[in-house]
Amino acid sequence: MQRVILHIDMDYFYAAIEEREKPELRGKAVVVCMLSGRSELSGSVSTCNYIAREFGIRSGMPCSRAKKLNPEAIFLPVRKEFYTSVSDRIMEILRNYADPGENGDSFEQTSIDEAFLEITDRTEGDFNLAFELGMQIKEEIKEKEKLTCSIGIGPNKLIAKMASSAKKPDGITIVSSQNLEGFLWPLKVSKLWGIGDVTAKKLQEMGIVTVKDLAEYDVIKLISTFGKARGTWLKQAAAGIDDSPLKEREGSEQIGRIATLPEDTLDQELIFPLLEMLAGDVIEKLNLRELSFRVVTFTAINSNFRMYTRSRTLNHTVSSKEALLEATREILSEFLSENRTELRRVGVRVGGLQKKKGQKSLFDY
Ligand code: DCP
Ligand code: CA
Ligand code: CA
Repeated sequence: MQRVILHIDMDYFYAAIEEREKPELRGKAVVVCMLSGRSELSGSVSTCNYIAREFGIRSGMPCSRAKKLNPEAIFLPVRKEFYTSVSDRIMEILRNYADPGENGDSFEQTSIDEAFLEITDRTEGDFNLAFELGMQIKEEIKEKEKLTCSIGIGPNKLIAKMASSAKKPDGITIVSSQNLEGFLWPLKVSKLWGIGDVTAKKLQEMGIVTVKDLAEYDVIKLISTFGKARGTWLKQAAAGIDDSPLKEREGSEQIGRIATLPEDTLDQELIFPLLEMLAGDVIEKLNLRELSFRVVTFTAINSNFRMYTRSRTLNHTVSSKEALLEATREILSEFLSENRTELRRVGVRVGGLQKKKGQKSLFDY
């Protein structure tokens, strides 16, 4: 199946949160500053909204310089903890859209406002479905957090990451294998994710300006300049090739399975046996790694390809198949009592994972 990766990056994140919290900022240039505390405006710009960017204000520049560029701009101090709590909620929303993680990690948060989602299983390799999913993510974040984001969808992390910055703010860009070269090749090499200023400068000296130039350049020459690993990587990246896996943050891993029902249905007696089988697989994986779980999540995709998730946090950490089935059955019946559209795919996953404790000895009782 064609791999499908989604990358999401929030738009002018810190400044957008400030705008949301203070409606009186709407329509004004907003600059969020990391103040050093030495004197007023002695720090550097964390970020600013798009109005401020029209004045040439950028992340990293001294706040005093920003003030000169636009004296009317509103300057606010960074509230990192607050932004982190917003970020945590967004990441929870996003995780629900990633694959259940059958073939390894499927969710990777890479910064406070960015994440990769593996959605190969969810979309069955279909880029049109991936687009729908991307739109649904935008909708949910806008509804729940009143914030916009930009999304890129591609056959790997490299392309997804580059696609998400192609249209900003509030954009969505799909790059499949078919239109990969059309997207990638006209770009300047400095735009290739992973190429910094130093490499870009060296490449330019070699007469390599666009990604296409790089893709067509002799790999042996690249290796002699940049070394084997880096040279080979450059050549592959220019061709849009990237096999790197997603990496879950430590402690937030989840394990799950999703599968397609034999027919679209709302009948619990048809749906539950499939979930039972999937739960069995999940338990097997947990046993193998001696893990127990605390959170159970049921996911469903209906015949209109809309996705739903319902989670339940248990009172204790458990590891038995019975406990998983009981929770799954409860969530399923609750979900079916309020949902009217037939289901096409269902899945179950567990989180809150912990190493199983050793068997208690008789003396502990
Ligand atoms: N940030 C920072 N200092 C920097 C760059 C960024 O403190 N030099 C913080 C503030 C940003 C957040 O990280 O809001 C995310 O960084 P991004 O590079 O994604 O920039 P924005 O989200 O602000 O804007 P964009 O809409 O371009 O993504
Ligand atoms: Ca951003
Ligand atoms: Ca970012």
